[in-house]
Amino acid sequence: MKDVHVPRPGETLSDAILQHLKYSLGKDAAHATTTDWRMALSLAIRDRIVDPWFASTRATYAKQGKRVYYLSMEFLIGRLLEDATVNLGLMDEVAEFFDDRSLDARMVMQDEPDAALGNGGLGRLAACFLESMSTVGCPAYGYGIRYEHGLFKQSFEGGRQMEAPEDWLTEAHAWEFERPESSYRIGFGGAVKVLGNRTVWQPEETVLARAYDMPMIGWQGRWANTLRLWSARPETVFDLDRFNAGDYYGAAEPEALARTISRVLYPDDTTEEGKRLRLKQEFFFTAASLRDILRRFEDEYDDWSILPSKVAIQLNDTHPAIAGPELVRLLHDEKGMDFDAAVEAARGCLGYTNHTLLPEALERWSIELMRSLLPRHLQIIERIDAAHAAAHPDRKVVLIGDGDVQMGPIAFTMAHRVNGVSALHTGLMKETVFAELNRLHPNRIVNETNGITPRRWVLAANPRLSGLITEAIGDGWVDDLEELMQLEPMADDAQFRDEYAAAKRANKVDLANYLGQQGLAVDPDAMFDVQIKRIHEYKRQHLNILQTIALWQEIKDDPKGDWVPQVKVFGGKAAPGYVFAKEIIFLINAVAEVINNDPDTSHLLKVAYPANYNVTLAERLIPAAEVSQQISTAGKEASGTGNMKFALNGALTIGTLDGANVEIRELVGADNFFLFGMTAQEVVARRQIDDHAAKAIAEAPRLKRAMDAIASGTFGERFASITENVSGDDYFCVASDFADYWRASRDLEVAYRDQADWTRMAVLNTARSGWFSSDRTIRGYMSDIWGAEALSV
Ligand code: 4GP
Repeated sequence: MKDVHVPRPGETLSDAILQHLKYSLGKDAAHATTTDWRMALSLAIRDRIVDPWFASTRATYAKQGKRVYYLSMEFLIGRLLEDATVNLGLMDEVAEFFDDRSLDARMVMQDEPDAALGNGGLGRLAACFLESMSTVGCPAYGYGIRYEHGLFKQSFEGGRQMEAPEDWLTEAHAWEFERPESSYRIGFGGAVKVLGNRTVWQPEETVLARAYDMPMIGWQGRWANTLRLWSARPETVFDLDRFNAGDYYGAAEPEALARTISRVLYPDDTTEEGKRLRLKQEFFFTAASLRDILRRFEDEYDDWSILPSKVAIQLNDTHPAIAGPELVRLLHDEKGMDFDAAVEAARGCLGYTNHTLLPEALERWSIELMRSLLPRHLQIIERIDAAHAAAHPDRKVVLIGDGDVQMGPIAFTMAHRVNGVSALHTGLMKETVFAELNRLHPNRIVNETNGITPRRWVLAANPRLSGLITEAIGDGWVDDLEELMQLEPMADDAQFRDEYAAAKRANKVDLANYLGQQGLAVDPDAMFDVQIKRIHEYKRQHLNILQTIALWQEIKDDPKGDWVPQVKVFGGKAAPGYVFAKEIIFLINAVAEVINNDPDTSHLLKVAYPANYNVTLAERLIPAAEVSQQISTAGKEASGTGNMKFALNGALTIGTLDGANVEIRELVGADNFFLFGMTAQEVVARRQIDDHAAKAIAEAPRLKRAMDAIASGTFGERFASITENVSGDDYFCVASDFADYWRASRDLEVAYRDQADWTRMAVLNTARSGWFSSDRTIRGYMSDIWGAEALSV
């Protein structure tokens, strides 16, 4: 994107937008499209970020303090324009500008593609962290991959999930600055040679990593950090010899192969080729980031031993875990540091965050694959493993075992701090996956309960609620979220409650209109009950839909009964290769089709499943939700962050004692939370009982009836894989938790009938959830893991 327009001092935002429209985009206001306006606005806003961004960089250099580097395969940033506008306090000015031209500012902002550079929680957390690091003034860089195609676009055909490529980069991207001068050569494969007393890796294949920077502005523009994403390029764009010989496809091959690395987020890794590409992606961005980090360090210092006092590198899950061996390689092989000192220095810099205890998510790579792609790293890992074995002769954990290189243990051994993302999850990490490593390194594991940025998830996403809060307690809450506590007494103030309820109702009307546009009429006075997250067995969307079927059956038995009208909203994508999850989607849509068209019940119960759940859709759904479904099998959800967004926006949670639900319940109060289900320990014990599912079904006639309806074809297909799973092995204990889930769902309806009291509970959820700000989480990482200091300009 070429900027021709140079902002002048004193220029108003309105002038700036018009100047950009004319000089950067070459458009005349009379003929500008929504996209033209959006681009002009983005560039005008971006101009206002550049000065604070430079000032932050200068302040960081001047201070010579520690910089934080957050390495993540995913940054689920969504749209950036609204975030930036809100953080600069320019929302009103922008609204006025477009009002004057009879345009709707929100519509212009919604024209921005939703950058879906992530799958779910882990990627969204990284995005919240970027914003919070800027807000609290933590000097930091995010490092990731500039995927050409983010997470696939979901649609439904006959109720089944269809996937189409996501294309956020087909139009010019307003936020990025290409940095051709920041390019690094990244190698793969080849051989390791010993030359004199040095070991040298001679890769056989190389690609270039080229940097693209996006400024990330914090609240009130006080500080701005950089998100640097790497794009893969061929070393030689084009093979002229092959072209001249008439081999046109062959001539373009180097380019196509190199670009594959940054082409798509998470290629399907069920095939060997897919695994290879995934490992290449991981090494590609990790190696480029480390090179960049060391280059910056070398510009300022010449003593490698002080590296850990200047550099903190956080590994967001095991995806960048190759950073440990690569940093050792750079320091030892290339910078000449003693091997053991290099390991110590690397460990001093590195921290590792674990996001899931699911065994399949702890990455491992076959030794063969590792040897063929990263032969020197394999040697380094072997050497670190041997040293670890020598230091702990009784250890059983190995870095290389069962034919695989184990990235979880590697990340653990190479980090000075390892953290879980909620209190429960951290405890379970110590007891399960990392039990032995925790015994050998007792103070290494710490907890940093996740958080979310209130700027995006309350201030921008829910302007009605934000306005009400600010009117009541001032705007200090925006960057000191625990100030929400001041709302607590207002839970008993009838007038405040009415206003709070009115804001929620208006959000529900907006959502009802949106669903209406998609062809589903819902009553804004019904109870809005929402479950949005990736589709996964452990998250148990199938428990929710089974309960919905059972409820529908009871309503049908007695359609004149005194029911609480409700809309069950689902949202989420299934990984393309995850067959069972796709079956759950199909079942939900099949049930929706029947229930929504049942004349006996459709005024009382509706099922909505808007397709293509993403950050933007979440911003629409959460403010309108009254019930938040957080129903994972206890012990499986590391934390959850959606649960926090809902509680802050005044939805009451129905949930298990899992992940951060535990902390939410402690903070909002047990009376304001609908608890059900087994604890993590009970789940483990329950699985030991023979036929636990069959026994549970025998005791839960409603579940049996719902399952029978599915099996008899009430919803078209018979969904045998789901009913057989729930009545068979039922690893996720859907059957065993069903009865209590039913009970809690009915308790919730009883509570909903007393609207004044329901609103009181909702207000208390908002008032008491301030601890879940990602500003608090970031401060925790700064003091417990990074040893970094906040700066200001
Ligand atoms: C997610 C966890 O499933 C979720 O509980 C947690 O809140 C989130 O990370 C952030 O810590 N994990 C992933 C993943 O997204 O890909 O493993």
